[in-house]
Amino acid sequence: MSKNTRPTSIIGVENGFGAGNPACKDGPRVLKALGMLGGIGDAEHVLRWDEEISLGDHPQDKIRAVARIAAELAELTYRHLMEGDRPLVLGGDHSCAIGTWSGVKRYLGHSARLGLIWIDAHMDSHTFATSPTHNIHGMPLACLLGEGEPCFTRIAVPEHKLRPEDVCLIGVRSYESEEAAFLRQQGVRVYLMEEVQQRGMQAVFDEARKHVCAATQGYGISLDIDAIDPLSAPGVGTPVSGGLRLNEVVAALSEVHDDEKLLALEIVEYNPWLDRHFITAHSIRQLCRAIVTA
Ligand code: Z70
Ligand code: MN
Ligand code: MN
Ligand code: MN
Repeated sequence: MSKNTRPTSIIGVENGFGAGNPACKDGPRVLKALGMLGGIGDAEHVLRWDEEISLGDHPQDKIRAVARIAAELAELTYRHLMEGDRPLVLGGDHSCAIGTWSGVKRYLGHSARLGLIWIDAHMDSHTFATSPTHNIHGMPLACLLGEGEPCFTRIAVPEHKLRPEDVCLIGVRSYESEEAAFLRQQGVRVYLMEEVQQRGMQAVFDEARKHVCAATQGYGISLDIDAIDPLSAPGVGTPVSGGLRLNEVVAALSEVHDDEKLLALEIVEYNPWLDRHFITAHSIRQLCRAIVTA
Protein backbone atom coordinates (compact mmCIF):
# COMPACT_ATOMS: atom_id res chain seq x y z
CA MET A 1 0.00 0.00 0.00
CA SER A 2 1.14 3.56 -0.71
CA LYS A 3 1.90 5.73 2.27
CA ASN A 4 -0.55 8.30 3.56
CA THR A 5 0.71 11.88 3.42
CA ARG A 6 -2.43 13.61 4.66
CA PRO A 7 -2.44 15.23 8.09
CA THR A 8 -5.47 14.28 10.16
CA SER A 9 -7.91 17.09 10.85
CA ILE A 10 -10.52 16.57 13.53
CA ILE A 11 -14.07 17.79 12.92
CA GLY A 12 -16.21 17.78 16.08
CA VAL A 13 -19.93 17.42 15.44
CA GLU A 14 -22.14 18.52 18.34
CA ASN A 15 -25.24 16.70 17.22
CA GLY A 16 -27.44 14.39 19.30
CA PHE A 17 -30.73 14.92 17.43
CA GLY A 18 -30.48 11.49 15.81
CA ALA A 19 -30.19 9.60 19.10
CA GLY A 20 -32.79 8.68 21.72
CA ASN A 21 -30.60 10.39 24.30
CA PRO A 22 -29.19 13.58 22.75
CA ALA A 23 -26.40 13.97 25.35
CA CYS A 24 -23.77 12.48 23.02
CA LYS A 25 -23.72 15.89 21.36
CA ASP A 26 -21.45 16.93 24.24
CA GLY A 27 -18.86 14.26 23.34
CA PRO A 28 -16.44 16.36 21.29
CA ARG A 29 -16.63 19.35 23.64
CA VAL A 30 -15.88 17.21 26.71
CA LEU A 31 -12.99 15.42 24.99
CA LYS A 32 -11.54 18.80 24.12
CA ALA A 33 -12.08 20.19 27.64
CA LEU A 34 -10.41 17.13 29.19
CA GLY A 35 -7.42 17.66 26.92
CA MET A 36 -7.96 14.10 25.70
CA LEU A 37 -6.87 14.89 22.16
CA GLY A 38 -3.86 16.99 23.08
CA GLY A 39 -0.33 15.88 22.37
CA ILE A 40 -1.32 13.54 19.57
CA GLY A 41 0.50 14.04 16.29
CA ASP A 42 1.95 17.42 15.40
CA ALA A 43 1.09 21.04 14.63
CA GLU A 44 -0.58 20.06 11.37
CA HIS A 45 -3.48 18.44 13.18
CA VAL A 46 -6.22 20.99 13.45
CA LEU A 47 -9.34 20.92 15.59
CA ARG A 48 -12.60 22.27 14.20
CA TRP A 49 -16.05 22.41 15.69
CA ASP A 50 -19.46 22.71 14.08
CA GLU A 51 -22.02 25.13 15.40
CA GLU A 52 -24.64 23.66 17.67
CA ILE A 53 -28.10 23.67 16.13
CA SER A 54 -30.96 23.69 18.62
CA LEU A 55 -33.69 21.07 18.65
CA GLY A 56 -37.30 22.03 17.92
CA ASP A 57 -40.07 20.08 19.65
CA HIS A 58 -41.73 18.98 16.42
CA PRO A 59 -40.27 15.75 14.94
CA GLN A 60 -40.17 17.45 11.55
CA ASP A 61 -37.60 19.84 12.99
CA LYS A 62 -35.43 16.93 14.09
CA ILE A 63 -35.23 15.62 10.54
CA ARG A 64 -34.43 19.05 9.21
CA ALA A 65 -31.76 19.63 11.88
CA VAL A 66 -30.04 16.30 11.15
CA ALA A 67 -30.17 17.00 7.41
CA ARG A 68 -28.74 20.50 7.88
CA ILE A 69 -25.85 19.29 10.02
CA ALA A 70 -25.16 16.46 7.56
CA ALA A 71 -25.05 18.95 4.67
CA GLU A 72 -22.68 21.21 6.60
CA LEU A 73 -20.49 18.27 7.52
CA ALA A 74 -20.41 17.00 3.93
CA GLU A 75 -19.13 20.42 2.88
CA LEU A 76 -16.43 20.29 5.60
CA THR A 77 -15.18 16.78 4.81
CA TYR A 78 -15.13 17.64 1.11
CA ARG A 79 -13.18 20.84 1.74
CA HIS A 80 -10.64 19.18 4.04
CA LEU A 81 -10.00 16.43 1.49
CA MET A 82 -9.55 19.04 -1.25
CA GLU A 83 -7.02 20.82 0.98
CA GLY A 84 -5.06 17.58 1.34
CA ASP A 85 -6.22 16.65 4.85
CA ARG A 86 -7.66 13.38 6.13
CA PRO A 87 -10.83 14.20 8.10
CA LEU A 88 -11.47 12.49 11.44
CA VAL A 89 -15.08 13.20 12.41
CA LEU A 90 -15.91 13.04 16.13
CA GLY A 91 -19.61 12.72 16.95
CA GLY A 92 -22.16 13.26 18.15
CA ASP A 93 -24.58 10.54 17.24
CA HIS A 94 -24.10 8.29 14.23
CA SER A 95 -26.51 10.23 11.98
CA CYS A 96 -23.51 12.44 11.14
CA ALA A 97 -22.25 9.56 8.96
CA ILE A 98 -24.77 10.70 6.34
CA GLY A 99 -22.78 13.92 6.03
CA THR A 100 -19.25 12.54 6.43
CA TRP A 101 -19.48 9.96 3.65
CA SER A 102 -21.54 12.15 1.33
CA GLY A 103 -18.70 14.69 1.42
CA VAL A 104 -16.11 11.98 0.81
CA LYS A 105 -18.13 10.64 -2.14
CA ARG A 106 -18.31 14.11 -3.64
CA TYR A 107 -14.53 14.36 -3.35
CA LEU A 108 -14.01 11.02 -5.11
CA GLY A 109 -16.29 11.98 -7.97
CA HIS A 110 -19.41 10.78 -9.72
CA SER A 111 -18.05 7.67 -11.38
CA ALA A 112 -15.72 6.63 -8.54
CA ARG A 113 -16.59 4.08 -5.87
CA LEU A 114 -16.20 4.57 -2.13
CA GLY A 115 -15.58 1.67 0.27
CA LEU A 116 -16.68 1.75 3.91
CA ILE A 117 -15.98 -0.41 6.97
CA TRP A 118 -18.81 0.14 9.47
CA ILE A 119 -17.81 -1.02 12.96
CA ASP A 120 -20.89 -1.04 15.22
CA ALA A 121 -22.94 -3.15 17.65
CA HIS A 122 -25.92 -2.16 15.46
CA MET A 123 -26.78 -2.24 11.76
CA ASP A 124 -28.06 1.36 11.47
CA SER A 125 -29.93 0.27 8.35
CA HIS A 126 -33.52 1.24 9.05
CA THR A 127 -35.77 3.70 7.29
CA PHE A 128 -38.72 5.50 8.93
CA ALA A 129 -40.89 2.71 7.51
CA THR A 130 -39.10 -0.02 9.50
CA SER A 131 -37.54 1.73 12.53
CA PRO A 132 -39.06 0.81 15.91
CA THR A 133 -37.87 4.10 17.45
CA HIS A 134 -37.66 6.57 14.53
CA ASN A 135 -34.22 7.51 15.86
CA ILE A 136 -32.23 8.67 12.87
CA HIS A 137 -28.93 7.27 14.21
CA GLY A 138 -30.45 3.86 13.43
CA MET A 139 -30.72 4.81 9.71
CA PRO A 140 -27.50 6.33 8.30
CA LEU A 141 -26.20 3.24 6.51
CA ALA A 142 -29.51 2.75 4.68
CA CYS A 143 -29.38 6.43 3.64
CA LEU A 144 -25.85 6.05 2.26
CA LEU A 145 -27.03 3.03 0.27
CA GLY A 146 -29.76 5.24 -1.20
CA GLU A 147 -32.77 4.27 0.96
CA GLY A 148 -34.71 6.79 3.03
CA GLU A 149 -35.68 10.44 3.13
CA PRO A 150 -34.50 12.41 0.07
CA CYS A 151 -33.16 15.12 2.40
CA PHE A 152 -30.68 12.48 3.65
CA THR A 153 -29.97 10.55 0.46
CA ARG A 154 -29.34 13.53 -1.81
CA ILE A 155 -26.76 15.40 0.28
CA ALA A 156 -23.70 16.74 -1.57
CA VAL A 157 -24.30 14.65 -4.71
CA PRO A 158 -27.54 13.13 -6.05
CA GLU A 159 -26.28 9.58 -6.52
CA HIS A 160 -26.11 6.74 -3.98
CA LYS A 161 -22.98 7.24 -1.90
CA LEU A 162 -22.17 3.55 -1.47
CA ARG A 163 -22.65 0.39 -3.47
CA PRO A 164 -23.62 -2.56 -1.28
CA GLU A 165 -20.68 -4.64 -2.48
CA ASP A 166 -18.26 -1.94 -1.25
CA VAL A 167 -19.48 -2.04 2.39
CA CYS A 168 -18.78 -4.32 5.38
CA LEU A 169 -20.16 -4.24 8.91
CA ILE A 170 -18.12 -5.59 11.83
CA GLY A 171 -19.14 -6.31 15.43
CA VAL A 172 -22.93 -6.39 15.00
CA ARG A 173 -24.89 -8.00 17.86
CA SER A 174 -28.13 -6.00 18.22
CA TYR A 175 -30.52 -5.48 15.33
CA GLU A 176 -34.08 -5.80 14.06
CA SER A 177 -35.13 -8.31 11.40
CA GLU A 178 -36.20 -5.62 8.89
CA GLU A 179 -32.76 -3.99 8.70
CA ALA A 180 -31.06 -7.41 8.57
CA ALA A 181 -33.35 -8.32 5.65
CA PHE A 182 -32.54 -5.04 3.91
CA LEU A 183 -28.79 -5.64 4.13
CA ARG A 184 -29.16 -9.27 3.07
CA GLN A 185 -31.26 -8.29 0.08
CA GLN A 186 -28.70 -5.63 -0.86
CA GLY A 187 -25.88 -8.14 -0.54
CA VAL A 188 -23.92 -6.26 2.13
CA ARG A 189 -21.34 -8.37 3.99
CA VAL A 190 -22.07 -8.39 7.74
CA TYR A 191 -19.57 -9.83 10.22
CA LEU A 192 -21.69 -10.55 13.27
CA MET A 193 -19.91 -10.51 16.63
CA GLU A 194 -20.21 -14.29 16.69
CA GLU A 195 -18.07 -14.58 13.55
CA VAL A 196 -15.52 -12.11 14.95
CA GLN A 197 -15.24 -14.26 18.09
CA GLN A 198 -14.76 -17.41 16.01
CA ARG A 199 -12.22 -16.06 13.53
CA GLY A 200 -10.59 -13.21 15.44
CA MET A 201 -10.77 -9.47 14.74
CA GLN A 202 -7.50 -9.43 12.83
CA ALA A 203 -8.66 -11.98 10.23
CA VAL A 204 -12.09 -10.40 9.89
CA PHE A 205 -10.75 -6.87 9.60
CA ASP A 206 -8.16 -7.84 6.97
CA GLU A 207 -10.84 -9.58 4.93
CA ALA A 208 -13.19 -6.59 5.29
CA ARG A 209 -10.50 -4.22 4.12
CA LYS A 210 -9.79 -6.32 1.03
CA HIS A 211 -13.54 -6.47 0.38
CA VAL A 212 -14.11 -2.69 0.53
CA CYS A 213 -10.92 -1.96 -1.44
CA ALA A 214 -11.45 -4.46 -4.25
CA ALA A 215 -13.30 -2.19 -6.68
CA THR A 216 -13.07 1.24 -5.03
CA GLN A 217 -10.84 4.31 -5.37
CA GLY A 218 -10.74 5.01 -1.62
CA TYR A 219 -12.37 3.89 1.61
CA GLY A 220 -13.31 5.02 5.09
CA ILE A 221 -13.90 3.65 8.57
CA SER A 222 -16.99 4.55 10.58
CA LEU A 223 -16.48 3.50 14.20
CA ASP A 224 -19.47 3.53 16.55
CA ILE A 225 -17.89 3.39 19.97
CA ASP A 226 -20.65 0.99 21.13
CA ALA A 227 -19.03 -1.71 18.97
CA ILE A 228 -16.32 -1.90 21.62
CA ASP A 229 -17.07 -3.93 24.73
CA PRO A 230 -18.71 -1.85 27.48
CA LEU A 231 -15.79 -2.78 29.78
CA SER A 232 -13.64 -0.36 27.74
CA ALA A 233 -16.44 1.88 26.48
CA PRO A 234 -19.22 2.29 29.06
CA GLY A 235 -19.98 5.87 27.92
CA VAL A 236 -22.54 5.10 25.22
CA GLY A 237 -26.32 5.39 25.00
CA THR A 238 -26.99 1.66 24.64
CA PRO A 239 -24.14 -0.53 25.84
CA VAL A 240 -24.33 -4.06 24.39
CA SER A 241 -22.24 -6.71 26.14
CA GLY A 242 -19.94 -9.11 24.29
CA GLY A 243 -18.28 -6.48 22.11
CA LEU A 244 -14.92 -5.99 20.42
CA ARG A 245 -11.81 -5.73 22.54
CA LEU A 246 -10.33 -2.24 22.58
CA ASN A 247 -6.80 -3.42 21.86
CA GLU A 248 -7.99 -5.35 18.80
CA VAL A 249 -9.65 -2.25 17.35
CA VAL A 250 -6.55 -0.17 18.15
CA ALA A 251 -4.40 -2.79 16.40
CA ALA A 252 -6.68 -2.75 13.34
CA LEU A 253 -6.49 1.04 13.07
CA SER A 254 -2.71 0.98 13.55
CA GLU A 255 -2.47 -1.47 10.70
CA VAL A 256 -4.27 0.80 8.22
CA HIS A 257 -3.49 4.28 9.51
CA ASP A 258 -0.73 4.75 6.95
CA ASP A 259 -2.79 3.52 3.99
CA GLU A 260 -3.13 6.22 1.34
CA LYS A 261 -6.50 4.81 0.26
CA LEU A 262 -7.95 5.41 3.74
CA LEU A 263 -9.50 8.82 3.10
CA ALA A 264 -11.47 9.58 6.27
CA LEU A 265 -12.59 8.16 9.61
CA GLU A 266 -15.24 8.85 12.19
CA ILE A 267 -15.74 7.96 15.85
CA VAL A 268 -19.27 8.46 17.11
CA GLU A 269 -21.82 7.94 19.91
CA TYR A 270 -19.60 8.83 22.89
CA ASN A 271 -21.84 10.05 25.72
CA PRO A 272 -19.57 11.68 28.32
CA TRP A 273 -22.31 11.78 30.99
CA LEU A 274 -22.55 7.98 30.97
CA ASP A 275 -18.78 7.47 31.14
CA ARG A 276 -17.17 6.03 34.29
CA HIS A 277 -13.76 7.18 35.52
CA PHE A 278 -13.04 8.57 32.03
CA ILE A 279 -12.64 4.99 30.76
CA THR A 280 -14.33 5.73 27.41
CA ALA A 281 -12.51 9.04 26.98
CA HIS A 282 -9.18 7.26 27.44
CA SER A 283 -10.24 4.58 24.95
CA ILE A 284 -11.06 7.27 22.39
CA ARG A 285 -7.67 8.85 22.95
CA GLN A 286 -6.00 5.50 22.21
CA LEU A 287 -8.08 5.09 19.05
CA CYS A 288 -7.22 8.60 17.87
CA ARG A 289 -3.54 8.01 18.53
CA ALA A 290 -3.67 4.80 16.48
CA ILE A 291 -5.25 6.72 13.61
CA VAL A 292 -2.75 9.55 13.63
CA THR A 293 0.57 8.01 14.56
CA ALA A 294 0.17 4.24 14.90
C1 Z70 B 1 -32.35 0.36 17.00
C2 Z70 B 1 -33.16 1.51 16.46
C3 Z70 B 1 -29.13 2.34 17.51
C4 Z70 B 1 -27.64 2.97 18.91
C5 Z70 B 1 -28.05 2.77 16.82
C6 Z70 B 1 -31.11 0.88 17.71
C7 Z70 B 1 -30.37 1.85 16.88
N1 Z70 B 1 -31.97 -0.54 15.94
N2 Z70 B 1 -28.86 2.48 18.79
N3 Z70 B 1 -27.16 3.13 17.72
N4 Z70 B 1 -26.99 3.27 20.03
O1 Z70 B 1 -33.74 2.25 17.23
O2 Z70 B 1 -33.21 1.69 15.24
MN1 MN C 1 -7.99 21.50 6.74
MN1 MN D 1 -24.32 1.46 17.62
MN1 MN E 1 -24.16 3.31 14.96
